Amino acid sequence: MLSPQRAVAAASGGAGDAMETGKPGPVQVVLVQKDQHSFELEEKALASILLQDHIRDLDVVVVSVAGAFRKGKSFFLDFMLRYLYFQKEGGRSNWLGDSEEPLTGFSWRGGSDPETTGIQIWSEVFTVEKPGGKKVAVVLMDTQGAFDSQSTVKDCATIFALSTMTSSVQIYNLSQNIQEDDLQQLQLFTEYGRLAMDEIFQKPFQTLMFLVRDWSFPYEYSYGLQGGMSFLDKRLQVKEHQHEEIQNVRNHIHSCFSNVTCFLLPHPGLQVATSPDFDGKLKDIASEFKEQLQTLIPFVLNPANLMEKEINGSKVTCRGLLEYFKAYIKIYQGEDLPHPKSMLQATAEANNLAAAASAKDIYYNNMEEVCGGEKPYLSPDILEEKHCEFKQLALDHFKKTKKMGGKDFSLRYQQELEEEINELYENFCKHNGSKNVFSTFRTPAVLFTGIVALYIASGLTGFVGLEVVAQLFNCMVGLLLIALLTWGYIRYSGQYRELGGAIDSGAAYVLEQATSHMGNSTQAAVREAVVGRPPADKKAQ
Ligand SMILES: Nc1nc2c(ncn2[C@@H]2O[C@H](COP(=O)(O)OP(=O)(O)OP(=O)(O)O)[C@@H](O)[C@H]2O)c(=O)[nH]1
Ligand SMILES: [Mg+2]
Repeated sequence: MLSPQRAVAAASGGAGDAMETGKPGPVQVVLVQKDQHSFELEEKALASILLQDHIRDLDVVVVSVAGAFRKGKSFFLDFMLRYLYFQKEGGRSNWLGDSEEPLTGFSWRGGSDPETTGIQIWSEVFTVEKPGGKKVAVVLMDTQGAFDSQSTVKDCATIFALSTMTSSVQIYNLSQNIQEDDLQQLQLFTEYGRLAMDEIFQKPFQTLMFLVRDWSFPYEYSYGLQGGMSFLDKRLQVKEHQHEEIQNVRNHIHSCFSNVTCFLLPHPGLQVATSPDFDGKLKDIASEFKEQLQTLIPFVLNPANLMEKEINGSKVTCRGLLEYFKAYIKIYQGEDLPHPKSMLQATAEANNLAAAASAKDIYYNNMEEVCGGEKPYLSPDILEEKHCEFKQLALDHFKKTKKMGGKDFSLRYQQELEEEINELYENFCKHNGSKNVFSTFRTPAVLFTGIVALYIASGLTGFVGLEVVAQLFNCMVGLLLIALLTWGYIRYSGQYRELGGAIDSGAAYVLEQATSHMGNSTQAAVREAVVGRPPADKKAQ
């Protein structure tokens, strides 16, 4: 068995080394390409941890720490590791360890730039016996800090959602206080997680612990769990007079997690927070902080509090967790989920959409007044004139409505508005056209004219003795008559619409040919008249 000191010392290399060296260490399971904003599951690495013979069929408990970057998440996890190794060794003395021992495990460091990327889990899965004697597998998970300067809201939401969906104890690491924006972020991220899960009949996630670091008001709410719980009760209280938005956030948190707790942790001392040489030695950490750690960590990792991961009411084994990881990452790699956006972008979009919708209403209502529903047929020229007038009115309304996001941003919505108005205009044109009596009766009129003309032609040809031609004309009269009756039946019954369409297009074709022929001959006559005039003119001279 590996001693805690040796185990954590072995882990000081980068995430992934543990797989190669065979020594316990952090393993990268979700890889993030920060430039491309893409996520990848390191399936092989994850499988080699979760499919180990002795734990693969045990129900799994996943303890994850998530929150903003540079707030001591990995540092805190390393104390959990110390505790777990100490328990594993069956140690009885102080688990916090030697005052001169540097803190190792998940990679942590000082400085302002982010350290942990993607999602890492500890390569060694711990087996813990629950009060009833049942053995469970405990996995520790470290996550990339949210809100660094290279990640979009979607990137942060994806990491947070993935860790929440795959963990049974989510520790939401916060600094100094629980602010309203912390709750809003939590709401956004957990909703993003809930969206990716299949039908959920119960609360989708299990334990959520608000871990408030550097708590500075112990005189109001004392350090630890008790102070934390009363502080949380106050923060998450839902009151009747509260604004709906504030109530929603609180109700959402209660509806997502079956168990919500809070712990107030004191400041660890200036050495920890500001010294570049601090390497995690206990002697440099404030005693208040160490005292509270000794309550917090045994509480979180108390076998009675270690809830097995459950999805839709069934417990998940290590083997099952691997499958869930595979399924969830696929959802976040796909394009089905909406993209969570920054507050400004989402608000700007909503502003622009609302302005475009009301502008469209202005156009539509005005056009309805002129040519909608029961209004009589309007000449196409006048309709176009009205369209231009009301389109301008709508665009002016859109432009003068105050919107967030700037001019270039709203230009996109203006173009979309114009396209939608043009589509509406096309529909108005069609509707108006259908009110034209001639267009309604065009087909029967053409058929009827054809019948009359062919009947006369048949009479005339019969009269001059061309019996065969007359018979031919009679046949054609018969066919046109059948077409006319069929057309009438189709219009009445609404059946065989393709056939009706064919008759309409046939009639339209004949009419087009006839009018163009007539047009040509009229043009020829005009041309003749014009061309013929000069000589006449000359003659006149
Ligand atoms: N003020 C303060 N600093 C802390 C606390 N715990 C750890 N630190 C310091 O915070 C710095 C960052 O610690 P990390 O554990 O790497 O922080 P992280 O949240 O994992 O950071 P990322 O991986 O970049 O998201 C280190 O210098 C720690 O010494 C704490 O409770 N309060
Ligand atoms: Mg970290």
